[in-house]
Amino acid sequence: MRRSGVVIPLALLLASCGETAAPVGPDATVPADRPPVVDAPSPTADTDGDGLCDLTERDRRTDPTNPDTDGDGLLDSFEVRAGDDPLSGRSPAATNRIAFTEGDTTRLAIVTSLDYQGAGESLLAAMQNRTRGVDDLDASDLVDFTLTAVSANPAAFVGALMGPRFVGVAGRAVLTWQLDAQLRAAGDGGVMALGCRRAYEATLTVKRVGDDVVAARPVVVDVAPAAGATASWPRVSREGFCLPARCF
Ligand SMILES: [Ca+2]
Ligand SMILES: [Ca+2]
Repeated sequence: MRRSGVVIPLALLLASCGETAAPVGPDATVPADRPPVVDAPSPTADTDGDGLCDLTERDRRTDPTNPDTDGDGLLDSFEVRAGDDPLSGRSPAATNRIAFTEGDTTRLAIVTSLDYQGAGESLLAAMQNRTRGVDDLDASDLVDFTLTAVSANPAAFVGALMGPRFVGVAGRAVLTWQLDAQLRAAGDGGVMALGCRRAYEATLTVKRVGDDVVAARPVVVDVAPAAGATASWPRVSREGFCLPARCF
């Protein structure tokens, strides 16, 4: 007896039906092309109370739950306002820091040096205000700065030291200045105590006399409240920082 029809191998039959092996596991039923649901940050909320709004924190890639994302002691909002990198971990502004306590008028000093190749010119150091504090004051509004040229190495390469100035720098020398800073007392041209911590940024510049700036170093003035002080500022963070009227 002759058999009619075609014998189709079982494996080929399964393939032709489009039956492929389904993945087995907990995600087998979750569509792969659905994006995760993420709430848009609020443009006016400030979850970590650092003065930087949640939406801005997303744009700047800072942590909206950490007021000092890089842990360098400066609020995210201050670093953004100062044009520093709030993610760097070592803001240039944090390198030279002068820390005051409200009401304490002790003189504090920092020393800074510059390796310089001179051709007989004079160099002058000066302080310039840079980033205002949350109270809209400049560093020089509350601090008296004094710059003094203290030493040159080799000394023979410099003609004279006059106040903040090295006169007649001829050859390569390391020039060292001392910056003295003193917080003005309230009622003596100084500012009222706010009872919360804030920062102000200035720049220590070195210029060739009658010429351009040859070096610029940021200096942060950090003012903390006296122990037990009560904040008089309208907005204060959980960590005791004075905050701007609204987050930005
Ligand atoms: Ca914030
Ligand atoms: Ca910081």
